Formats: sequence, structure tokens, C-alpha cells
Amino acid sequence: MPQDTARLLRANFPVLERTINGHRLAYLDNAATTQKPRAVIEALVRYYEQHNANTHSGVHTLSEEATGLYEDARARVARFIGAQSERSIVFTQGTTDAINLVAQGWGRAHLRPGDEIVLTVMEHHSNLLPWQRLARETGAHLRYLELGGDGRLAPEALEAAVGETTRLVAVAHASNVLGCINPVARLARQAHQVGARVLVDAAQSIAHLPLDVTELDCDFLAFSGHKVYGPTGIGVLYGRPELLQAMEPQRHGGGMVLRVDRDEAEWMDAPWCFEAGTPNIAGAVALAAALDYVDDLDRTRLHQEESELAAYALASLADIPGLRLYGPMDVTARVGVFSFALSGVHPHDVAEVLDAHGVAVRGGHHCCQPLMTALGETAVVRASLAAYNEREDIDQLVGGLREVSGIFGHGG
Ligand code: C6P
Repeated sequence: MPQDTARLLRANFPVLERTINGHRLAYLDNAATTQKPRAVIEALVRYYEQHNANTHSGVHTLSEEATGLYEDARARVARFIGAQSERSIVFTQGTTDAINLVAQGWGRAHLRPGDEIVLTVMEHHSNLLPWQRLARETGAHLRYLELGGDGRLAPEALEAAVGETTRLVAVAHASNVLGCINPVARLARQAHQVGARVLVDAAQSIAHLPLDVTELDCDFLAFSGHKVYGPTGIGVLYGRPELLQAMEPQRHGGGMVLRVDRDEAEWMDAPWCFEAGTPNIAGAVALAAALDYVDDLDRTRLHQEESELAAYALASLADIPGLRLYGPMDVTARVGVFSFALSGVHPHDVAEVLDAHGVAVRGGHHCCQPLMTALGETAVVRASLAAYNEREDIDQLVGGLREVSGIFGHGG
């Protein structure tokens, strides 16, 4: 992000005005969750102050307004991801919830013993554990695409990504550890050639890359509102309408039925049949405000500007003695997520020293333990960018890392 644009954006995010341990806040934990702009906070407050009611139940004015806003938010999400119909948008609690819905709602009906689910070794546990469970339940098995030497999927793994027995490819669009962008459109083409389905975990791409489900030609796509400047507790499952319509709802209750008698019930059509109970109306409305915010900034421009800052970050980190950086060194192959280890220093210690400098990063396995094993690490430190980050944030990070490096004897 050019310095002046990032500075202007920073002013839209009230929490970034805080000082932490006497320092300007350098918030670099955006892959965990992004901060919220005033427009999103105001949309939440406005909803509760002006329109709050339950949806789909009352005929009174407030209920009609709340229902209208909730359904407008669904249409807004559809436009944001290039879905042709709002009927392919299910509101969920987040990415995890959306993937579990596909695993149980679609997977149980379609997988048989001997079928194959293809994952990559970099998947977040949320795009791994639901498939492990499904494999146990159906007799299907998991196969993992491995990394190459350049911190992204190996070309030979991609070449042989699907086989005769593949029924599903479930893959992150961008890795929350390596930052690499995976070729999901290519994987979708390969999968469709053998009649398999593709689920894209867009948790880490939604705020960073222009994204269009029609172009990607994926069957399912999941993301969380909180990673794209929206609130926590709201997320999205996109599914092809005919796949959603054939799926079994996993949660049963009010708001998803046409008719109920003592022994049986008839569901509403998709997507409403997947939203039993009172939905997160305020969350959906505020998510729509977040998507407006991002579109006003222009996603293509955001990605280009993030790439410039990513290049600066890569060059700055490469200069720190004893630092091992993971993921592709080519900025065009990644989003602004940088994971690294400092020889002989535990990532939690690194994160603690950085916090003392006002720098927020995450240290740990990042819910990617199979990837940690493949990298030969138990944990790494991760710094991740958002639209409001500027060079000063990277400089603050590097200043803190130099101190860690000095304290733990790497010189420099
Ligand atoms: N990753 C991180 O710090 P939820 O928690 O449902 O909003 O998102 C889960 C999820 C799924 N896939 C990917 C690629 C993710 O990065 C995440 C969330 C956070 O990396 C929290 S562990």
C-alpha cells in the first residue's frame, strides 16, 4: 500500500489509534483476524439502533426491515464473489462451520469406501479434520498434495492431483502459513475431468485477491467475515445451487421448515434450510458493509499494493540474521503472510518481545500441524498484512526482530 493511502486507511480503523506497551500499534496478525473499519462498526450499531427484529417471522415493520437487510446482505455476498444467484449463498458462523456443513451435508451422501479426498499438506485443521471424520465415517481415504522446494505445491503433485477414485479436492486458495496462492482454477478443471467436486477454502484469500466463483469454477467455497474486515461469528458457504438443493441440512430447528407434523417435516429450499434458528442478522448486515468497504478500495488495486509492501517485507526479513522464512520468495505467487523461525528462539518468545514493541504477530502451529511436520518445525512466527499496513509496520517488526536476534545471540 503506498504510504499515503495506507495512512488514510489506517485512520478508518479506530483500534489502530491505540498504543501498546508505549508504542504505536503495528497490527500484523491479520491472518488471524482483521481489524474493523468505522463503516462496519457503524453498520452494526445502526442495525441494532434502527432495525433490530427477528427475520422471517413477523409482519411488523422492523421484522420486514431486518429480513430485507439480511437478504440484501446475501445478495451483496453473491455479487462480491461472482455467484450467479444469491440462492447459492448460505450464511454460516465462519469458514469452519461452512466446511463442516459440506463434509456432513454433501460428503456423507456422496462418498463410498475406496473413494479419495484430495487435500494439500498445508491445509488448516478446519479444512482437514472434517474430512478425516468423513473418511472414518464413509471408508473414503485422504491423499495429500506435497510441497515443492519453493514453498508452494510441487509441480509434480499438481500434475497428478486427481485420479480415477477422486471424489473431492478440498484446498486452501491461499495458505495461512506459507502465504502461497494455490492454482484452484486449474485443480477445479482437473477434478471436473474425473467427475470430482472442488471445495475452495478462501479464508485467507477473500481479503487479498479478486475472487470470482464462476471463473474459478469451484463447486463450494467457504470464507469468514472476520478475515475481510467484517465481524466475527458470520461466514459464508457458496455452493452450486443444484448441489446445495440436494444436500441434507445438518442443523434442524425453527426457520428452516415449510411444514411440520408430529413425525415428519418438509424443509425449505436451499439456502434457507441450512440456517435453522435465529441467524446472525447483525453480522450479515455488517459483513455486507465490510464488502462494500473492500470494493470501494478496489480489490485489484489492494492486491497490487499489498504485493509492493510484501516485496519490502520479504527483503527486510531476509536481512535478519538466523531467520528462516517459509513460502515462495516470488511476491506474485503469494499474499502478504510471512511465517518464519529464528534459530534457537521459541516463536512464543519472539512474539512476546515483539508485543513489547507494539507489534502484534502470532506464534504457534497456526492450526497446521501436518504442515509444521513437513517443514520440520513445531511452531513458527507469522506476520500478516492488511490494507492498512504500511512500511512503518514492517520497520517496527524488523526493529523488534533485530532485538530478539541480538538478545538470543545471532549478532547483526
Ligand atoms: N485461521 C489463523 O490465525 P474460522 O476460524 O472458521 O474463521 O477460519 C478457519 C480457517 C480456515 N482456513 C484457513 C486457511 C484459515 O486460515 C482459517 C483461520 C486463523 O490462521 C485462525 S486459526
